[in-house]
Amino acid sequence: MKVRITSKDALIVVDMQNDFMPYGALPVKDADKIVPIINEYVSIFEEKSNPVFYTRDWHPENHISFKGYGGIWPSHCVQNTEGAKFHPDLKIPSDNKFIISKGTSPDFDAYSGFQGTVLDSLLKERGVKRIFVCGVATDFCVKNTVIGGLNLGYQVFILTDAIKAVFPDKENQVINQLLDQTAVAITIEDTDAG
Ligand code: VGL
Ligand code: ZN
Repeated sequence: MKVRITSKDALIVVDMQNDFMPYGALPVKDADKIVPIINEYVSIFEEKSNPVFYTRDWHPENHISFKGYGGIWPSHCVQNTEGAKFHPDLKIPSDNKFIISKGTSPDFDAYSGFQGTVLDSLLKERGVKRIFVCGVATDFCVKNTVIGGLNLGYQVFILTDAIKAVFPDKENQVINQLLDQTAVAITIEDTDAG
């Protein structure tokens, strides 16, 4: 299947931060291996002056999702730390890019890039109808961002060559669940940058 990227398309890169890399505080296996593929997608969107949105987990140090504060996760992506920075090789265009911070207050968590953020209004302002989602983790923030997008009426493409899961054994199950909800799976070979 070939998908031609048009002016109503946006790329959403989910949580490609140091703490989710194999060397980070909440490691996602092989998360660093998808950086070059994500960079290829970024180039396609940048080339056409389409917007690229980068979500980031941006937690206070007493965040509710952390062990010791009621949550299940090790402390990760604490605001203004090295772990919260994007992977150093991640391509970030100078124009038409937006950083979306989520999970920013102590008492709320957000697995979806749409939850408690301006992502939907920025997309709507730009007339975006289709979103292309990549990043980590397939089973948490990617999954919930895809579902959030579907619920808000976007057509959603999952870039299956550019996602990684916290629990890789269950990754296919998660992807199939999203496909059941009308998301569409594609890889870089399917994109027609034309
Ligand atoms: C995520 C666990 C905790 C994610 C964020 O980005 O998928 N997972 N916080
Ligand atoms: Zn988090």
